[in-house]
Amino acid sequence: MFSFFKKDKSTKVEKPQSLKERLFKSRKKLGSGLASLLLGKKAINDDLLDELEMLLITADIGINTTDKVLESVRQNASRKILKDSDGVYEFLKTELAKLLIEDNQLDTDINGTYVILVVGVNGAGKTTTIGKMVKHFQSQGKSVMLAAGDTFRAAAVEQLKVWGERNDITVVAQSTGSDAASVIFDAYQSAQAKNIDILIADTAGRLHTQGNLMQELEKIKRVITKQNEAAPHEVMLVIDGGAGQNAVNQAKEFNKTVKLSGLSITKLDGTAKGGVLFAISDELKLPIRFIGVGEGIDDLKLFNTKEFIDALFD
Ligand SMILES: Nc1nc2c(ncn2[C@@H]2O[C@H](COP(=O)(O)OP(=O)(O)OP(=O)(O)O)[C@@H](O)[C@H]2O)c(=O)[nH]1
Ligand SMILES: [Mg+2]
Repeated sequence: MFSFFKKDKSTKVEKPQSLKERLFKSRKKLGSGLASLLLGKKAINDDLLDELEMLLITADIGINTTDKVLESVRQNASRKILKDSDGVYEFLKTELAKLLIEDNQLDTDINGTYVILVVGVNGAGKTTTIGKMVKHFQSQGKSVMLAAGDTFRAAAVEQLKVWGERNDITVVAQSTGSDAASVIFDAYQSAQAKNIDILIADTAGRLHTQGNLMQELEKIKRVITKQNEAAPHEVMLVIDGGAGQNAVNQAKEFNKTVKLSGLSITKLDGTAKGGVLFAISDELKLPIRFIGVGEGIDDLKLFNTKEFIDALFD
């Protein structure tokens, strides 16, 4: 009788999760881990530093970066700038934040078509990130076109077309097996002719150890640069955040072949290895453009240093 008072569950709108909630595994590992080790005015001695070292390494900060950070803790402790473990917590938060590059936003406002070449290992989240980026750029009022440069995997073109349809934009594609560089070449010409603001080129996943495939990537980049020496304006490496320290090696190898200009880190919603962002930023000195925190179209966040640090530590 009173059934019409019952709430219809199907129409219930779920509150979007905050970045803090999305990053909860990394937050537990790094933020809460450091808090339980450091808060409570303990003496800064070798035992504490050993524990700290272990924690930072297992949180995927990486050995080199951990060494560097611990060295400054030691120096500041011996100069009595850091007096007890409470101070170390705040100090670490600041030191880690300094490793992230502040100026990390893409500036796509150029005269002509801005070209983003997206590269990375298999399954890193390239195509998904491209789909999400389209929505992001469209919401800034930009026109976007996609180039289906993954001509290797059978379903890849279809996957990109689905994202294209979702965002109602053109996807330039040829059949599977055709030359990726020529697909992207055609797409660039078409984007320029149509005064498109941003062209995003997908590429096939490849391991950084596969020499021939890495050469193909180099060729793709060369073909774009031949049309316009300023292009591609962004060579973005997409990295699966769950890859931990492997991600650092991937980034180094891709950087050697196709000089990267930015990074996007995906799948930070499901991993405790978010600390790897500090290691990669420190070792490669590259800006992080976006982070992926879920599979949905809105689950891509512009990377903001302060927000990221707060989500991990506050
Ligand atoms: N949870 C989560 N899943 C993601 C995220 N980004 C991508 N994925 C998932 O990761 C899987 C692989 O994504 P793709 O975009 O196909 O990866 P890719 O790099 O294009 O893969 P290849 O083209 O095969 O090299 C898909 O199931 C995506 O839904 C993210 O930020 N969070
Ligand atoms: Mg793909």
